[in-house]
Amino acid sequence: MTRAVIAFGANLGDREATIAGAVRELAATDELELVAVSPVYETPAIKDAGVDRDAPGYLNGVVIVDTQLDPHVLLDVLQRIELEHGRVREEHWGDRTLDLDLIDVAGVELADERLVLPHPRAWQRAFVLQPWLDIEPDAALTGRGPIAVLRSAATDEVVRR
Ligand code: A4P
Ligand code: MG
Repeated sequence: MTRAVIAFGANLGDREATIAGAVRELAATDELELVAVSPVYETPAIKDAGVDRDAPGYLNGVVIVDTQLDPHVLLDVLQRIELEHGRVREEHWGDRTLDLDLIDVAGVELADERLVLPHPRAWQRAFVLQPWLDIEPDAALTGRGPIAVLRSAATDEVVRR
């Protein structure tokens, strides 16, 4: 089995219901075994230009699963669940009902046109690192180091729900 870290984010619609539904669908996927679900955090939207307080706020969190799926197939599963929750891809870093990102898959490093692992921006985002830290305090990101250290350095605001 391979351990995978999945981050979820939602800033449109009924965010709690969407996230609860997505976690249920992950748990119901035959090829996935749910290991842990983090607390949920309220976070201001980060855009290319920085924090955007005019955009709807996000709920963010992290799920850990065990799986034998290839990372690309796991990404297929995540994108199917996003679509089922009405995700529309428009603006870069635009508002969304549901975003499911693959953060880390057993420390594998890869980069192709569909998938970059570890997630290239996770190391600097408290909205990923804090919930991950809550459920896996000893974790590290390949090439970046312990997430506890990365979390201390991250400055974006996260407020536990
Ligand atoms: N892709 C490549 N690597 C990955 C990966 N490790 N996990 C590709 C998931 N997808 C990956 O993603 C665009 C493409 O990235 C996909 O087609 C996939 O093949 P997307 O989900 O369509 O679009 P996106 O999420 O807007 O793009 P991106 O670049 O993944 O955005 P980020 O970096 O995830 O940022 N602010 C707060 N507070 N909370 C948030 O959750 N999220 C974002 C999105 C911006 N601001 C935020 C939050
Ligand atoms: Mg995404």
